[in-house]
Amino acid sequence: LFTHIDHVGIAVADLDAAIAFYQDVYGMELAHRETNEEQGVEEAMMAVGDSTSCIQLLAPLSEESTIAKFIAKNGVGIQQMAYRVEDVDAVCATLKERGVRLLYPEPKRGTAGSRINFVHPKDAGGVLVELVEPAPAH
Ligand code: CMX
Repeated sequence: LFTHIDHVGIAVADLDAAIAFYQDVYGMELAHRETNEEQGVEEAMMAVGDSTSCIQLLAPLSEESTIAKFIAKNGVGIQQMAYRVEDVDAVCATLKERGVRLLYPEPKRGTAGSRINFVHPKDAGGVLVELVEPAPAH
């Protein structure tokens, strides 16, 4: 079903400070940065070498943000595990057949124009799993 680990998402309070930490301490490069209003986040993708996998730093845009809620309950730290897929609609259909809840009836817009959905953590051993179909390369 899954082709790669796309990213591991980490909830942070201060995005600029977190980017600086990953650059200065781990030598990672900032691959991409954007604001996703619908998801309530400002995010930065930090490249893990040449692996094509990233660490996604997620800062809340408001107190109502999923990430603000997560930090209030758990503190900062790992919030999600994201797998890359070729066809998110097909993978969602298969996972539904296998008995897990998807959060959205249809995929939403994720990082850099990707199409995303999530498996509910309560159906997946306490892990929020994101499915990422990257935007087609131009
Ligand atoms: N990982 C594991 N468990 C989680 C979790 C997470 N990230 N977030 C919530 N939970 C658990 C809670 O601990 C809680 O468990 P208990 O009932 O045992 O206490 C349960 O799920 C319900 O949690 P909640 O705090 O009431 O949170 P909500 O139900 O309001 O929201 C969820 C949970 C998964 C539906 C919500 O976080 C969500 O919609 N996530 C998907 C979107 C998202 O994460 N967007 C930000 C990132 C954007 C991006 O990646 O681009």
